[in-house]
Amino acid sequence: MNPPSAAGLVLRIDAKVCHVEIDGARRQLPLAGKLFEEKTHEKRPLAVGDQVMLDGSGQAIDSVLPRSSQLHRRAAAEGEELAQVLAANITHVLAVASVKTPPFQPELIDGVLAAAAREQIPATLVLTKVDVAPQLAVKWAEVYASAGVRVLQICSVGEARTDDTLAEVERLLHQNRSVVIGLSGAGKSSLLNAVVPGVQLRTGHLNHIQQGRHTTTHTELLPLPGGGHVLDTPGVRNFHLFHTGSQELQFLFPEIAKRLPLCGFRSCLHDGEEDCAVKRALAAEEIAETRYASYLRMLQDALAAEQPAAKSARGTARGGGRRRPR
Ligand SMILES: Nc1nc2c(ncn2[C@@H]2O[C@H](COP(=O)(O)OP(=O)(O)OP(=O)(O)O)[C@@H](O)[C@H]2O)c(=O)[nH]1
Ligand SMILES: [Mg+2]
Ligand SMILES: [Zn+2]
Repeated sequence: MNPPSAAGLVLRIDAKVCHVEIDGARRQLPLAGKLFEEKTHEKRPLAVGDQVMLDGSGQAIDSVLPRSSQLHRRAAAEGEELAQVLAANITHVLAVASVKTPPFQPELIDGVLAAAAREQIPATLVLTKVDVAPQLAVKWAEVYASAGVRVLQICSVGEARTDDTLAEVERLLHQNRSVVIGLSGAGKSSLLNAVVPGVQLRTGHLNHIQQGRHTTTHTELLPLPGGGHVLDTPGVRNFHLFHTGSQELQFLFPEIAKRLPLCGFRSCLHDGEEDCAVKRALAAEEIAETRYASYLRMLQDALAAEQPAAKSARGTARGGGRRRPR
């Protein structure tokens, strides 16, 4: 039997085949059956951005190499037990959100930022369509800057294009393997069209998007002329963290983590305990209400999952989550 062949890079996953770059050429290959047999907490056996090995014949994907990072969420339609890996082996997350049409959704963005923080992947919030509502853009930029998040305000199309911040996105893209993630219609593909020379991604009409139709339907990894890679993804409607402990959450919100040492109780979860520095900062408007609300929602979720009844219902499946010791 031949030895396993060289590693390939997963560019896109269709229903039956996977698009893989091997030695600079794009090939479409099926997945070997054994990939589906392994018991795992992941919805699919591989993700865009994975490095894979082919079988001895060189005609099918046989195994997936360990990842350096991944952006994953609780799989929306599959209940609590499965994770959906949206992007593998990435070094940067661009959380893209329009300030208007569709409206900014703090819960979604806070989920993406927390998931990136959990994996220790640097993230940037890209506020799009600032031409439509400049004041809203300023408001959200302030909320996230005060939370310690890097924010760029962007207009990707027409006369009002923001050349300086688009240049900043371009710079980030060239230095990283980035994933672009956000609501459908947020302007992810438009952003890439504006900054990646030669790429012509399909972009949507808002009336289609309002009917629930995504324009981008597959995650696609694009190699960039001048270095770097970027993954354009279909819109996500929600972003719930996968198996994150109640004590871990506070470390995923920099503005909360910073105040922990000032809370009266070491075990403070900032949900009504006495002498809580987070609550004081909230009252003083130093922490944004929307950020705190996102934290509380995640906390309720985590606490519910930690109830003994929920734990035993899950049996052993829970052990598969990637956790980092603190
Ligand atoms: N005014 C304005 N419109 C924008 C801007 N960016 C994108 N749009 C418009 O918003 C609509 C949706 O843009 P897309 O780039 O397709 O959005 P998407 O996030 O890729 O959507 P999905 O592929 O469905 O996830 C298009 O009609 C764009 O022309 C912007 O900065 N300003
Ligand atoms: Mg798109
Ligand atoms: Zn506290």
